[in-house]
Amino acid sequence: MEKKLRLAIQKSGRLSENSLDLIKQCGISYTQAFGKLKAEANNFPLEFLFLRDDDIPKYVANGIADIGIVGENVLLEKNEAVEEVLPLGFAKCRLSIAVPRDFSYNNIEDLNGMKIATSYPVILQKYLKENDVNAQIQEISGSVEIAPSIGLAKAVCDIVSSGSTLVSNGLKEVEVVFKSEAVLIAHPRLEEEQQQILSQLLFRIKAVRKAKQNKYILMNVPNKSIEKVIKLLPGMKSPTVMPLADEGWSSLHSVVQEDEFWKVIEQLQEQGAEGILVVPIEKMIV
Ligand code: PRT
Ligand code: ZN
Repeated sequence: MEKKLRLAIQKSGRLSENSLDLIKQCGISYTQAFGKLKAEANNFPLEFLFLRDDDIPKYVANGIADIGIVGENVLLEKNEAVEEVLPLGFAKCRLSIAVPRDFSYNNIEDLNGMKIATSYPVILQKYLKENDVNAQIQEISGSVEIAPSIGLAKAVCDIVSSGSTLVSNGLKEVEVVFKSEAVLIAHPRLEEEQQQILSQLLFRIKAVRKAKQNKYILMNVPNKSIEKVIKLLPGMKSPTVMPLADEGWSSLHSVVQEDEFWKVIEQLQEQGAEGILVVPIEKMIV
């Protein structure tokens, strides 16, 4: 039987949709039966296991799954023997310490003697030790943000993304402990065949990720400015330049990183560039 790679994905939660979207963008299709724990890809040697995110590092470490997608926060907390293969750029958040809004906080020393509620005791313990803070950790599994208001702890250490949960619970963020995003992890000793499937999958994921970070850009440029515009937009190798029917003008095509584009737009206009179009790229192989 043909070897397959088993990918562990969060069953339902903040990582699920993005994880499955990434797989789809890699051109991999599958049929997911509702409520089922397993699924199989139709056109790639990949199987899916749908799990709670907290269990993913363990399943990948013990080889029930070969690879998995999980938040770095969970990975660090669980401390299992797995390899971190590739950051995936979604589910970005931070693990932060927050205190009641009216607490006058000056610096990390103010945490000494405090009781801090968290679902991340391992990461918090390490952080407190590194910063020479002597605080007590109160481990709780959910609704950490309400701990101060019910008197369970003075401070919290929890995941923050927009910050609105903290604000609506009368808390303010005072220290960032750790920044996290979703990552692809792998069992440390994959068989040769599985390693090959993983390489194929990584090739596709990287092409999708690269495409997202870049845009295809087209514009009309007066011929006298072409050299300067090329310097602003080096592209993959070098930009394509084609003459327009209008004499003295050319159409210039290139690839630009999205954040770079906003930096150079004014300089392009100063060079007389017109009709600038910026379009998404679906896949990018360099
Ligand atoms: O059921 P299962 O155990 O699989 O899921 P879960 O409930 O443990 O995790 P889930 O789905 O909530 O989150 C999965 C992963 O998404 C986390 O481990 C993080 O890596 C990442 N992530 C990104 C977040 C957030 N953003 C986030 N905002 N995880 C949780 N939150 C929560 C946070 O705990 C707090 O309650 O959202 C609230 C804060 O959000 P803001 O926007 O108000 O700051
Ligand atoms: Zn969880």
